[in-house]
Amino acid sequence: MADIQYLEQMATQVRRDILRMVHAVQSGHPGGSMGCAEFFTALYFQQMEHNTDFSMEGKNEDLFFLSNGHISPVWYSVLARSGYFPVEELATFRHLNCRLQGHPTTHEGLPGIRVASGSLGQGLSVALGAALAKKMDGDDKLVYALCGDGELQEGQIWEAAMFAAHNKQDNVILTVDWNGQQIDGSNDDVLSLGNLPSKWESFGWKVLIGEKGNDMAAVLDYLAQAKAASGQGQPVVLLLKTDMGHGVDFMSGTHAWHGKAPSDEQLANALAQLPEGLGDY
Ligand SMILES: Cc1ncc(C[n+]2csc(CCOP(=O)(O)OP(=O)(O)O)c2C)c(N)n1
Ligand SMILES: [Mg+2]
Repeated sequence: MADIQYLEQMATQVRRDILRMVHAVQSGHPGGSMGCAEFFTALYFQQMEHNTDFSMEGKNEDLFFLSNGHISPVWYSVLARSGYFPVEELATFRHLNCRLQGHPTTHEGLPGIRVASGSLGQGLSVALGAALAKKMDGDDKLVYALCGDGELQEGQIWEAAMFAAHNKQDNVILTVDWNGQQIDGSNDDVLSLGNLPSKWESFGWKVLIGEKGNDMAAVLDYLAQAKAASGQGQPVVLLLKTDMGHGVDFMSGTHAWHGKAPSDEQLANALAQLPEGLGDY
């Protein structure tokens, strides 16, 4: 079991990476990335049984699919810091012809990425396909996926939700980044999600609610609960309440930083709020 203080330090360092990556090229998506720093850190440093010696097939290891591909900065940071590729490569984020494209792709061969994502709504379906393949192969490891809450407005999500329950895909753990925000405003202003737990329940999923998605100890506990709920004939969804832009006072709790880069002054202000514990790239 990883030390919780180390994981918290890691999440802070990941936030520094996100901000520095997006600032350097003046483009990218810091808000959702910052809100999911605890989730990704807990997933890759504690929860998943995964192999940083990357293979596309990922047999006999847990897999992760990022459906809301725009939050690539948090994923790239955690992939690098958990050993998939050199941390220095984060400095190439969004450069032409680099492996760290704005939205993840497989073409460039970045270790850890198994499907292109960013066109919202598709990643859950991909994860379900991989999970079916695991069952057919007699591979008892799990498939994790993350969707945004605004992303749930895509119809394909609900086709996938039906499919997973029908096929009793109990080796799937979906997390929803329930930050209440999306590109242009709050979910409630743009297109309300209604009663989200009831919706997933009525689609036949086992529903867990994580109220404290930016509390490392709580996130570790939610993920452990989700794993314990797998293997019981139902797919599992963790509705994880997070704070978009978490960790920096002027970025927190708003959609304003969904896809906006900080200025030089804003970066300095933000980094002053996030101590460099583990070393910048
Ligand atoms: C199919 C599709 N439609 C629209 C977009 C543009 N888009 C990118 S992110 C986003 C908002 C998604 O909201 P959410 O999933 O809540 O992400 P958050 O803003 O919380 O990071 C939209 C509409 C897209 N990437 N794909
Ligand atoms: Mg959102």
